[in-house]
Amino acid sequence: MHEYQAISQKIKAEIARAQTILVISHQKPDGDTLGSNLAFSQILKQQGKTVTSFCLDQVPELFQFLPHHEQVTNNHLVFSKHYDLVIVVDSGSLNYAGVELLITALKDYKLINIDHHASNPLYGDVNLVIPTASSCAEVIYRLLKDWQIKINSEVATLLACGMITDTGGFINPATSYQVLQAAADLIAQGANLSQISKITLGNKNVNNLKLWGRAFSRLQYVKKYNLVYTFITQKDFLECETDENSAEGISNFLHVLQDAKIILVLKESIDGQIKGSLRTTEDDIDLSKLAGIFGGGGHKKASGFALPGRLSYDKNKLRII
Ligand SMILES: [Mn+2]
Repeated sequence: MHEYQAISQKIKAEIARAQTILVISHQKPDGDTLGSNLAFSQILKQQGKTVTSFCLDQVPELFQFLPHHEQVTNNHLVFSKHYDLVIVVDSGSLNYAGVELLITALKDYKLINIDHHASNPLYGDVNLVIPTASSCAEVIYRLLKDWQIKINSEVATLLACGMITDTGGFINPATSYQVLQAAADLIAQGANLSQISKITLGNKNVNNLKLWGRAFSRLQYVKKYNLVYTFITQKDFLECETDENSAEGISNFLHVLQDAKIILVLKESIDGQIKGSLRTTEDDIDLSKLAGIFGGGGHKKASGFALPGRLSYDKNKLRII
């Protein structure tokens, strides 16, 4: 943390000065943004702060095992109140968080941006963005360690959830010795890692696997770029009687492929876009730059983008139309 010592102290000072605090997760929440939000909110409450936890979308059923998940609200009215401090977690931008417009209703507040996305443009008044961290939960873990705050079993569970989900169970390229060390410490504080993994990662049903089967059967190798890609259409979601969430994790799963340096999974989303997920295990490839060409972003080893269009597959040729 010493590299970020000054920022850590700044955040601590801003919290000390504030009484009312709004903590914001990104829309379409995952285990990291929810775990980070709830863990940090718990710590702030322990310090006597009045805390509101917000996420544009409801907490998915999958994450309703998290302690205090019911405290996350999606009620827009929270933006009609005043906050001394607003903390956005795990969001590369306010647009990504889904609060770009909502937040304009707030006045006279300090904005703290805590994240691990390399593409984060540092939109806060104070920015703690650690691109080498596996997850936002890991960034928050480091903050709490720096502030010498004791982590109870609930906070340990919340932070572990962020680390497990963003590393795909400690196997994807975001996994580092720091996150493993942190996870070991969280186990000691009462987090049940295997249970959290089972709930968050082991949630596959038959329809889900049928969809994954379609994606696997279409794997194509592009020699020129040493890339393997596959795709999923809206028709696939319909026919497998499943939704877009079921495609989550395919790109993380495929990164174990030895045949290519880059993995690309294309998915038609219901809003008329094509979403691309890029993965690599190579240290000398920066996928956030590649995604940037298509208006996306992310991390060096895992990034994504969205383009308007539909996928058309004919005579072994995949086209975007
Ligand atoms: Mn994250």
